[in-house]
Amino acid sequence: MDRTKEILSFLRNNIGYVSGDDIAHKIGISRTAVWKHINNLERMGYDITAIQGKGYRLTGIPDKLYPWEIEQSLNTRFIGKKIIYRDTIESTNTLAFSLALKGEQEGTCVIAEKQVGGRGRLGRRWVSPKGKNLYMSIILRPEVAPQYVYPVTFVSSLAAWDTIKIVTGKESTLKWPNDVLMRGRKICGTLLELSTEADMVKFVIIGIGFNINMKENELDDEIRQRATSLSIEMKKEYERASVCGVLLTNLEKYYGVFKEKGGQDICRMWEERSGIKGKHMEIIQNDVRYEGIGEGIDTDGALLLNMEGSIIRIISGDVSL
Ligand code: BTX
Repeated sequence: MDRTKEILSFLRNNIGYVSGDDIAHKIGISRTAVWKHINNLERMGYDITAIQGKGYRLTGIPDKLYPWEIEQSLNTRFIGKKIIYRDTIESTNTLAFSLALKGEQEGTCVIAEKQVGGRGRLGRRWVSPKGKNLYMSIILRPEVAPQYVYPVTFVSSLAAWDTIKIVTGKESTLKWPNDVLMRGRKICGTLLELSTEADMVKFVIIGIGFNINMKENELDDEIRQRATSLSIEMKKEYERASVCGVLLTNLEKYYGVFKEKGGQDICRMWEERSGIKGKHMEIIQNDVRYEGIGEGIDTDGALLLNMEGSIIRIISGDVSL
């Protein structure tokens, strides 16, 4: 694979045609080997035009979440430096969790084109059609006690908010606890799963589902009224690998704030960005309905709700604004 990647980057860096001889010489392999690697790239979906006497030219890149495509727009120190790519998977969170249990390092990401058992919170389903969106899970190892880890969810939502702003120029909405919305519809969700030991977090898996090129007619009945994608909002297609690189870069930025300054700063940033203070809200928690005015976010990420003068803390639930 390394040689194939070398040839790919050689072709990528040349606007015109490159002869097989030049490639063979540059990489230090035979002409036949060059031809085999070119075939390999074509099988992976790359368009390569070959003209006798002139050589090869890269004319098209597939819409795949190949790690080396994500790398093109990745600007991080450790998040996404190792990406485990799958075509189809049960759930990226499940694989990331089992790898983390075996000691996989912080920053490793699991990314898939399709999930057959994509999970939301509280046993809900995450609709994950093939080749349309982003389904990924990142292994983090913050050195905090479990009660301080929840704001990592906000790290993810803030990163998604910035990514949407960068790629579309539009501002999305943050909804407690983990949603990012456009026009009131969910575009991104985060599922946090953790493993603890002796009152410390061993690792956290941040699972992110980010809708990119899913079309309105591809939304199944369950989410037709509730979901959206970049493509539905902006009426154009996006390069998923590039959106992914930007998202991972933003994730490392906010995770840096979490590690250096603590969850409190992340909670303040999330609180400001969401404009939650003073908003009228209705919250359903374990079938109990709470109605009040958003007072803010507590240092551990809990929602503070003002119900006729008394402040109550909500640690999980579904919110309607
Ligand atoms: P949540 O429980 O807040 O949201 C789940 C709810 O969102 C579902 O009940 C449904 O109504 C709606 N929904 C389902 N699929 C979609 C979708 N594609 N777009 C918008 N709304 C949808 C949110 O849970 C956390 C989701 C995390 C998903 C990622 S994907 C990578 C990783 N692997 C995995 O199994 N889960 C995470």
